[in-house]
Amino acid sequence: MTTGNFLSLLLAADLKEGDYVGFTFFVGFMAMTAASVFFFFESTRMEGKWKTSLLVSGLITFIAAAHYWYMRDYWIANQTSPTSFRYIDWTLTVPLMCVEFYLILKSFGAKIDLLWKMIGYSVLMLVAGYLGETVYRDNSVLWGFISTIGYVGILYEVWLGSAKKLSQNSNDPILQAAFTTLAWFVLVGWAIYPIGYMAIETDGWLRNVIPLASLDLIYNLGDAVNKIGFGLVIYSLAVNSMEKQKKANA
Ligand SMILES: *C/C=C(C)/C=C/C=C(C)/C=C/C1=C(C)CCCC1(C)C
Repeated sequence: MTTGNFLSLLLAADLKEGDYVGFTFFVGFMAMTAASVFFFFESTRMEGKWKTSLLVSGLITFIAAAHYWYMRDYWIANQTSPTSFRYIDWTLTVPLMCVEFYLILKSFGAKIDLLWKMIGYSVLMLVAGYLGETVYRDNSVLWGFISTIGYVGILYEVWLGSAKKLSQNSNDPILQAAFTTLAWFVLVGWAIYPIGYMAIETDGWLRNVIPLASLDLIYNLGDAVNKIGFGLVIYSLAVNSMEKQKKANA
């Protein structure tokens, strides 16, 4: 790469006017970077276990920022979906979101099995989704269905299963409120992704409704909401819990 090339990359000068999708990759990169700086700095003033939770929030947005950097580049060069980058990003960040659930429930009795179960569901969801978007695009509905089994597994854990029960039994209204918000993220925020996936041109159910070109717009929007928003819920949970602890000690 020449210096000029590098500079234009840095300044996003090669982003063409009217390239809205490319623009959302750029904004996504900036937003994820800003969020990472925030979470990393804030983690230094947290106490005890909350340091780790904030660090994980920062890692999620930081990993996404790094991928957005490359995805933006890829999009500008090819004007096609950076599917592999996308799925590498998700395969790293979705399990970290499961780690967040585990960390906030740990002091209320969460066992490591819960974490592995949720990570297992995530891997099933993402591997099947990747195959449906790439190798077996003609059968995207079938692979989307298999992927949905993993998604439903995660939904079950946070809405009805052991994660939900641990939250219910915690007797901690601050944790319960945050847990419920996070569960809504998984139900509504995450549902954005299968909707985008249905735009796949071969056999996607919504292919005549959602143009394929919106797939990346939808995924980029979903990522911003789910990664930054999710991290902010963890952040306010940490701040509120620490304040409560201080009051109790006073
Ligand atoms: C930060 C990234 C996140 C939270 C990504 C979440 C991705 C999903 C919930 C993807 C789900 C999919 C299905 C349920 C079926 C179709 C294929 C996927 C992978 C798009």
